[in-house]
Parts: sequence; C-alpha cells; structure tokens
Amino acid sequence: MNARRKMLLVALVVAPLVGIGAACTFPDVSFAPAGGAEGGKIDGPVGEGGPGTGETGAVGANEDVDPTGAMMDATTAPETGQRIEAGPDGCCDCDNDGFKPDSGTCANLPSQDCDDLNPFVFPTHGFDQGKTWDSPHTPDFDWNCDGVRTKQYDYNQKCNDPNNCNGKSGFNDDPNCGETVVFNTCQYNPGVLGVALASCKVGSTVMATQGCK
Ligand SMILES: [Ca+2]
Ligand SMILES: [Ca+2]
Repeated sequence: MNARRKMLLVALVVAPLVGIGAACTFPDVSFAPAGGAEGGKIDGPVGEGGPGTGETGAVGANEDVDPTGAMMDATTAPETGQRIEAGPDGCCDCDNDGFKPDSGTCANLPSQDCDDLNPFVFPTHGFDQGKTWDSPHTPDFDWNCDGVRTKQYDYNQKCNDPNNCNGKSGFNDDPNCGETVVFNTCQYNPGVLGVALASCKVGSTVMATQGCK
C-alpha cells in the first residue's frame, strides 16, 4: 500500500471517530419551565426509562418519594388565603372540601379531614406544588392527611452512578416542597468493553418544582 493510500485509509477511519467525539462532547442541556407555576408534571422521559440497559423510573429512589409520582399531575395551592378563620357554629365540613373531621357529626360525608379550616388539605388530595403550608396539621405539606409527607420526584440525583443511571432523573439537590430548582435527566453510556468503561452523566436539565402530598 503506497503512502497516499495509507493516508486516505487513516482519514476514513479517523474522521467518523472525530465526529462521534464531537457529538458526545456536550450534553443536551436546556432550561424550560416544567411543573412550575402552572403545576402539572414534567414533560419528557421522566420515569419512563430509556434505551439500553440499567435501572428505569424511580427504582432506587429516595424512600419518601412516590415511585409513580413522576407520571402524575400536580395542583398548586395559592400562597395566601388558604385557611379560613372559622366556620359557622356547629358546621361540619367547614371548608367545604367534601370531608369532615373525625369529630364531625353531620351525616353522609367521609371523615378524616385533618384540617377542616383549609380547603386544600383533605384526604384524597394528590400532589401539590404549593410553596407555603398554612395549617396546624403535621407533618407540613401532608396535603392528603395520611400523616406522612410524600415527595413527587426523586432528588439528590447527580447522574454519576453508571449502575443507577439509565432512565433515571431527579432534582440535583433536595428542594423543599414547592421549591423550583434544577432537575436532571441522566444519560447512560455503556462504554466499549476493554476500551471505555460505562459511564453516567447529566443528559438534559430543566427547572422543575417539587410536589408533595
Ligand atoms: Ca372539610
Ligand atoms: Ca401525605
């Protein structure tokens, strides 16, 4: 093979590798409101897994996270005016949310409203991305009165563990309920056996709001 042919062969081999290297250099980072002031769930592949191997969805998520939370919509309680001063004497379901407190005596309503003066706190309430908690009930942001604060999305997800990467997503840090912060979707690279190890990195980023219930 003469020198010219050798150079041509090298160029043909190297050029695609340079292209691949360039394509893999920068993550697909974007910033867009998601699940923010308008409430709702984050658009995109959250919790749905992705191609290749690895864990999917909320598998391995923090214990206080609902594994199906990422697929659910969320409401947003207003920051002010959530709680009423008092109901009329002898009222049952004072906040008119369809539930009465355990002490309520009126008929035909389910009980266990843990705060009958706040219409945004009641059993069956789904995730809410409200920022403030205006209720004596504890724990705070237990919108559905089950005595436990459950978070909608996983958190402290740094996308740095190749064994827990593919299809994973979550907040970069651990935001409070109703707080809007950076949310990562991880990108898994299986590597090439004997050449490059599998790796995990942040594939895309949005701003999102933690919902709780
Ligand atoms: Ca009520
Ligand atoms: Ca709860």
